[in-house]
Amino acid sequence: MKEITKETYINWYKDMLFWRKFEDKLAAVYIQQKVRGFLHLYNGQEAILAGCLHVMELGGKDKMITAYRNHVQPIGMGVDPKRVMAELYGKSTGTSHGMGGSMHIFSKEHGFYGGHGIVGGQIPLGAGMAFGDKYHNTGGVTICCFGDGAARQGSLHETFNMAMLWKLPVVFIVENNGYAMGTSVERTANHQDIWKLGLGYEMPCGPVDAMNPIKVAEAMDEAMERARRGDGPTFLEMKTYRYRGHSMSDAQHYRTKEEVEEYKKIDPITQVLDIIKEEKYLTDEEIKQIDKDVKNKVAECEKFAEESPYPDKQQLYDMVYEQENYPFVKHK
Ligand SMILES: Cc1ncc(C[n+]2csc(CCOP(=O)(O)OP(=O)(O)O)c2C)c(N)n1
Repeated sequence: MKEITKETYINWYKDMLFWRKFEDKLAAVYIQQKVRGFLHLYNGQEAILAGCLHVMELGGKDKMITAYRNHVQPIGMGVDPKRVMAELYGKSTGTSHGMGGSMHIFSKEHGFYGGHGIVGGQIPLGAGMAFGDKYHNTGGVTICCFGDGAARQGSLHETFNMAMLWKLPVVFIVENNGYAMGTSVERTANHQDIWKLGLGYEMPCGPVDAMNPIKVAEAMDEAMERARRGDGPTFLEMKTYRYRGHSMSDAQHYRTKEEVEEYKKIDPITQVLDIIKEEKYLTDEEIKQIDKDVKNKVAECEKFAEESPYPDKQQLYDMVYEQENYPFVKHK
């Protein structure tokens, strides 16, 4: 595996802090009704993305697909965060010209394939992307992420079967954050080790401490290498936690505040910062400067989104039909 160095820790700290603050800002502007519709935040789960990025070949070769908790993954993969923020604002400068919104961030150029609102819909799609890479012999690997709720969809089984049969270059990640909306993992099945679903297909599988990016990177490295050498898929259960509600309107009666606080004690950003301090990789001043830079970068994204124009009304008629001059009935 690519060595985890001083620079890795510093970059992990910078990136994860930025993702956290970026999403905190989204929560704030959502309350001001500047961002509308649904908003599902990733706070607490950042170590999964940080660990994955450590072993991915970016620039379009390796790919990622996920559900609607999808704002920071494209940023990690190189998409301009200003454009992601603008997409959430519904502005024309957004990644999908403001037509996708929160659940549909997408950038083929960066290898990020969404952003899917249908729970579990991305599982077969991810296998299809991997099939494409195998067919065209690109050497790329697809990382296909989904939640513990999505893991109970039937499509997972058909996908696992075919992915193993065809030895597709894909890593399936279930981000087990404990809950599917308000339903805990205990209430969805008679077992809690979701990774064991891989055993029925003889797919290499296992659990990962996903509050720790080092553990994620190690597990992912093995899985990516397996896929690259043509030995097929892996199924990893990333044990994580989401600090915020399922989406913005969630009274969270299904869990206690104490439970959330317990997980914050093993927060991924704090874990990385502790290593940085212990190893004296940065001085207190340098850490403060990073925090300041992150704050400024988030403010720049907000400013860009605020000042960008809404799409022109004409855009309503664009990208609907391939036929140009489709005879729309325009209402006054
Ligand atoms: C096919 C389908 N069924 C139901 C829903 C409604 N729904 C949206 S999110 C969600 C929970 C999914 O939870 P999980 O897969 O654990 O992901 P998490 O939100 O925890 O990241 C449900 C049931 C949906 N969007 N699509």
